[in-house]
Amino acid sequence: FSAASGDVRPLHGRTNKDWWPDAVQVDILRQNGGSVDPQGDDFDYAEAFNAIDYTALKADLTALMTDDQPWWPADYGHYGPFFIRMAWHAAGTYRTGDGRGGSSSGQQRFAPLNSWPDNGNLDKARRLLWPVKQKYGKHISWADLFILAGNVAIESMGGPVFGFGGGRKDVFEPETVYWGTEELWVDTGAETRINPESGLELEGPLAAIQMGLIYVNPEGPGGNPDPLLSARDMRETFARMAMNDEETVALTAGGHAFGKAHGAKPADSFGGSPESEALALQGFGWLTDAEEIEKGHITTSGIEGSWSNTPTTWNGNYFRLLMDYEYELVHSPAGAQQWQPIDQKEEDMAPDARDPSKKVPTMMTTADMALKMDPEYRKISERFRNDQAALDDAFARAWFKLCHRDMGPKVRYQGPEVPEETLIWMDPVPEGSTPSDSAVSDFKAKALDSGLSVAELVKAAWASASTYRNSDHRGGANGARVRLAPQNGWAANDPEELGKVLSTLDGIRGDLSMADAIVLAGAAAIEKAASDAGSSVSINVTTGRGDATDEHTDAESFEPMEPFADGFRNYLKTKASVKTEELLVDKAHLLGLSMPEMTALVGGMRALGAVAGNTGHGVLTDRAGQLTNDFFVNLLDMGTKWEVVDGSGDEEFVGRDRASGTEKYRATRTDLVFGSNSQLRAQAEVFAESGNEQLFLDTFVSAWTKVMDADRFDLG
Ligand code: HEB
Repeated sequence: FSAASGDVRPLHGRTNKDWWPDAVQVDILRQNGGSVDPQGDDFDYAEAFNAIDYTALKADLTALMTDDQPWWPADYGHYGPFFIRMAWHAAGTYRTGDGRGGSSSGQQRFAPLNSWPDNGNLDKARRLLWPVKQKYGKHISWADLFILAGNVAIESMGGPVFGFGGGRKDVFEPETVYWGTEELWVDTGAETRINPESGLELEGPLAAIQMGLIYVNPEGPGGNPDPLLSARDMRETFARMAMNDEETVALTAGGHAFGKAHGAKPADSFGGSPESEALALQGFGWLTDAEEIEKGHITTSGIEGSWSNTPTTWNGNYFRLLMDYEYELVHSPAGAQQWQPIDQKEEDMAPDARDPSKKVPTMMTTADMALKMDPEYRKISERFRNDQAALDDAFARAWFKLCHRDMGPKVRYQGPEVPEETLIWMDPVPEGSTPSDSAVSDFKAKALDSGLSVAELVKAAWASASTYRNSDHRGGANGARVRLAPQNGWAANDPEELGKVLSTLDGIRGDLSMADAIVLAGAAAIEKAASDAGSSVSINVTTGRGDATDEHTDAESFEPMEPFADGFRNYLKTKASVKTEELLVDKAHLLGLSMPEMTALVGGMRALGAVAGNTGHGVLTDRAGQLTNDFFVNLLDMGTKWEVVDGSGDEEFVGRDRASGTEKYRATRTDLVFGSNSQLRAQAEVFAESGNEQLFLDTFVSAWTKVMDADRFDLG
């Protein structure tokens, strides 16, 4: 795929099968059905978590910090910094583009993340945690444990924390996430992804600068030790993690107050990554002989040394050393480029990680130097250097955001350390109320009587609810943010038509929230569409949604959620470098839909005429606005012959009567894929079969309701 801006979402990235073709393919067992979660799909993690002895767990974690293990001794006798890096790397894969990545499912246990060069040696950190995980079992997921261990680490070294929300449920297989197409990794020569000279921009939804990195290359772009260019890359990648300049500086400086980098020996003196290593190593990677490990002769990043002279204590030494000393470029024993203070005073040197009686120079990576050299970062760094309380607060808040950004609304947070304060990035929604049954039925009748069409009402409800993403649990119908910028202006939402629908509904809703009114009107329209077709469905709407205002909304943070394609509405903003139908599957995945649910929704919405731009594309029926299975029946009818429309870039098709040649329908790739792809065709056939009309209606209605209620975490 060529480089392109944020609107392209290639899904054919490298997969684990490409990286490790010889790995045992256990996933064929999925075909036998059942859950891959040994606790079963019905396991209620929130309930299990809330039954934990939280104080005892934190005490055990605190004790673990200084419980030195001979197979992986702690630097400075304290594992805290190591656990902070583990937690940060668990959370730091989050990207705003598709909400995927992040700490919420314990992905660091699986390939490729367990073997990314940037996650080097974090296999040891997870193994150090195993006794605690084993002891507390189902009451704490790995995903929560990674983050909580990071928090306890910060606290145990005197650092500030803002709180902890539990509730991250583990998954038991690697999630399919697009990490890029490169064949090489950062350590074997992957290209850097930003290069203004050759017009190379970071492709959406990616957020890391090279394959195998969480964010930027510590040695500078592509290994070029230029702090200003490093700042450019940091700004871009951290923005895609939803972090602004202040948060970026606070996080990086706060994190590097602790611990050290490891570059004692050339990288080729170590073994391969966990996923590629021999069976007997039991999932350990990057090993050398035990004696060397004992001496701390380890290489992870290749950079060597600590940032601060007090690497296990929270204080202002990082900024003091960064700002007070001049730095020169040197090479680590492993050959990495790093910066060393010129004429460092003995008392500003760090203890040796294994022998506190020895003093060694501190260092800065090129990325750290960016905090001093970039003019915007520098202003913030100077402020933090002179105001420790400001740094404490900024670090605590940014760390909390980093670790919780992908958890969705605050009602999903569990445990005794959930902060009181509600933050804007949680997309708060004021509590709603439940209207009476008669108010609901009055309103539904008025909506049908308002002059708005079935398609208009269905489209408005879909526009409202379909922003939901199962990845970071943002979006959805609750809050009715479809009324607010930027959503009310998104091309996919047909802004003018949407504006008309919303103001009409607003005029007749009485005491209902707009959020409920939009969903109820959609339900009324679907019920009418079924009855117009001579069948009958009843949609169960769970009311109680609230309305958010602009004050509750960080509008900018919603921009990356704009649909560039929405196959359910047959919408495509710009042709992407992947096939348009793949974007439908991607969207269905983010909505949490199954294959039959996706299929029924597409067919039903086409029959209803709910198509963006009212192009009529895919409306394969002569009774649009009625809820029928006509889309499937007519798509599979051999009486129609499909041809691509010249000049449409393979995006538009015309269906003609095979005998007469008369044009019958227009359609897109997203429509025709249900006839051409053998698996989707098999789904479409079922919904077209005589006797399955009710099955189609039932599947459509339950899938519709699933989307409308996708964000109702408040229902418990
Ligand atoms: Fe960091 C470490 C880089 C951010 C926290 N880091 C580190 C290292 C490097 C880095 C290279 C080393 C590794 C080894 O071992 O060798 N970072 C980096 C960069 C960035 C960062 C480039 C962006 C700019 N960090 C960060 C953050 C945080 C952190 C944000 C949090 C908050 N780190 C950290 C820690 C450590 C590190 C804690 C230490 C670890 C140990 O000690 O082990």
